[in-house]
Amino acid sequence: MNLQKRMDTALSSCCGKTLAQASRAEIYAALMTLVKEEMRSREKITGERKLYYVSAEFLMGKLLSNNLINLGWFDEAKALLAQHGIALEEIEEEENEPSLGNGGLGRLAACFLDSIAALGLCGDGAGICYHDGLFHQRFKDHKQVEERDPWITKESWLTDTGIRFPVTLGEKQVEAVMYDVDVPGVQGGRNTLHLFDLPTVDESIIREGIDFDKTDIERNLTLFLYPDDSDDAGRLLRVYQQYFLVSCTAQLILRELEERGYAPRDLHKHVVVQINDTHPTMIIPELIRLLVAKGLTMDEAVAEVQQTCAYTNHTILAEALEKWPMAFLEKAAPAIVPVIRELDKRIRAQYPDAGVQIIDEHNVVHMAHIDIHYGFSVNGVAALHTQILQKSELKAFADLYPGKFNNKTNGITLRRWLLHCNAPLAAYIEELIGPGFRAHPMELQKLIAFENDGAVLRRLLKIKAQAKRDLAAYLEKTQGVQIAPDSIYDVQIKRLHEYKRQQMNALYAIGKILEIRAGHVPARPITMIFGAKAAPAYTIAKDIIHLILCLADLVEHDPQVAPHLRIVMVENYNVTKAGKIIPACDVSEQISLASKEASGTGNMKLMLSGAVTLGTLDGANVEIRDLVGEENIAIFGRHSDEVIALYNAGTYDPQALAKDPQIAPLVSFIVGPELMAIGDPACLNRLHHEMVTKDWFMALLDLKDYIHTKDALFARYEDSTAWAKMSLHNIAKAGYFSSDRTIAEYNRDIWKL
Ligand code: 26V
Repeated sequence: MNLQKRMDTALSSCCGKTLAQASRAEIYAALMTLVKEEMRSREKITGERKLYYVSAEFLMGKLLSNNLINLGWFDEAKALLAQHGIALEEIEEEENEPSLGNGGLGRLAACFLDSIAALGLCGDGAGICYHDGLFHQRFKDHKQVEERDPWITKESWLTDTGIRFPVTLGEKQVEAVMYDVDVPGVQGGRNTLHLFDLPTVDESIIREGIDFDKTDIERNLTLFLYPDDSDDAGRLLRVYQQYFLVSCTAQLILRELEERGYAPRDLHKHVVVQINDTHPTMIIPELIRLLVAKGLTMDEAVAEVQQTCAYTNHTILAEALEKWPMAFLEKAAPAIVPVIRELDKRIRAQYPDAGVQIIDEHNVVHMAHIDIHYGFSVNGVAALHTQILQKSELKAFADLYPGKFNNKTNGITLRRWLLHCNAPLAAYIEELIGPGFRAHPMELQKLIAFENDGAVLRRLLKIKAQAKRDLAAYLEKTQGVQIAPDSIYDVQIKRLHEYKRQQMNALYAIGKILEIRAGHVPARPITMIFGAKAAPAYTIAKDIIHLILCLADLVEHDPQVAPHLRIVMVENYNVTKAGKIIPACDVSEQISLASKEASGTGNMKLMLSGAVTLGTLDGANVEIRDLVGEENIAIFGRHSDEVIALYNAGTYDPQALAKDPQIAPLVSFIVGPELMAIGDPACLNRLHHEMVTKDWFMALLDLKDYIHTKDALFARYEDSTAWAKMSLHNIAKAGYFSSDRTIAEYNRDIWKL
């Protein structure tokens, strides 16, 4: 391939310019068009059995560099641009990031697509083409403001396939459009992400911010991801979206099955459907309905689908387990209501236990129950999470179907989260242990041989120091904030949720402010970096953002504190920003209340770049500790069984804890005169009240242990050799968390492609 020549041709035909004359935007357009053409010309990965990974979210991030990496064009493209004095990163800036996901669940789906293609497995994704994705987060008056985020431009990775599917939404027939995004495998071949859209959707109905008429389904269906579900109209729209997704996907599956020359009654031999959380659950009744329409009996159709569908659970939080009133389904998806009733009837006939029924006594449909009864596999996403599902949350089901339950610990693609986002570290690793780790991430363990090599440890520190300077420059450029590259970078980046306990981290900051004012300054300045979006209707989460932004302001303007402590909240945290923050992180905050974080995947990305985890024994943190050993991680807090026991006993008493002499001044500071003068008293009062009366996720329970453990970890940073050694151990053990390993396990145990 001669990229130079192809770029010259592309640029001259699109705008009559040479590379030297073209603008950044023109270069981006030409390069993405070439990459897109190259991917289209590649063979589709085929197989006797095909996987459909169905998900309401795919958080793909910008695609240019990752596609270049997977095509093997990355180095050549970089060199070509460099000849003209252009950095590839400048060209990347021209690409919009599609925000088609909330957080971990959506990003996991994107990592999985990359790994499925990398392993040469025949598997496509199916999702929704949201015009404005989630939302763009802006900060105004120390608060989150949601703005629309249109990302689709003339030059985009989407290709209109010309394929249309009729979908019955309530009473109305609409016609769905299928767009494809190619997913190249690093070893060759390609799979596809199919994104369904409705052409009647009309962006002009968006009013202020992300407000729109939630009842006008034909014009709003694919406008936003998870529109505000705090009211019934929003919740109903969500059901419409879900049915739209599964109706299109089921038709695609049966159409391709026929094209491949197989009969509907052989579905399970040639198709496996992975249901990503309960959002696509309706694919089970929809497939049954379509098979019956093709002549199978109900018994045959049920048996066929039961052997085809597998379900992944991503949370044990009760409020996140989907249940829909039957009236919603009758309105949005009437065609599958009789099937759901039939499925429920069969379960009632078989099992008397009210806890495992599909339709409960309030006529509410429990989506996960459909998946568990009528799928052949149920998996959790980390060892502890799967254990909790089996032993407590889904115990009744695990007792019925012990053979269905299995664990698949999450993973991340190293192609994005090391080779692309931390190229200098990847290059140095290659210098030390050769290129084998790219295809076989477990080879990262070879780094352990260098644990006492002073020169290696110093190089690792140097790479980290450069990444920290790069992040400082980026934050200065994008947000106008100044941070000190020689401070400790303490990072908490993830969705804002009370169970993740950003509020506990904020209380640590308050404690530090008070200590510094009392004359106890830390050995080294600390930079606390946060990145998080809060759901638009999640009031307390938004109050926590407000608290962090007020604290950042207070610290910045306090000349006594500012030299020792800085707080930065990165605006509009997304995949692109994650890629900039992760290489620079020293301390990775993974501080969820034990039992609540199903897995976490940011924890894996940060350790891969050499950060040391400060965390509870929750989700995949448990496996991280087992791999790196106690001495290379800082663990604190109550264990999951203690937490579960506390919930069961109902004896947790935040009011008493809030009176503890060490805790009281920190909590009161939230409603003290200084913050009240900076922030909105209504928000701060509400958050304070919630913390001292309810504290549902027990931030106060672990607070003292957290402060103590964190201070001790920061103290260890002063021995730079010992720190670099910890960092090296974390990189060396991160190979297990490659999503290539996760996907190989899905394939071995579930998909059998
Ligand atoms: C969703 C919602 C929606 C309603 C408001 C409360 C709430 C709370 C949590 C959720 C999470 C939904 C599922 C999810 O995103 N799970 C994440 O999946 C990741 C990939 O498996 C995993 O690493 C994270 O630990 C898990 O939270």
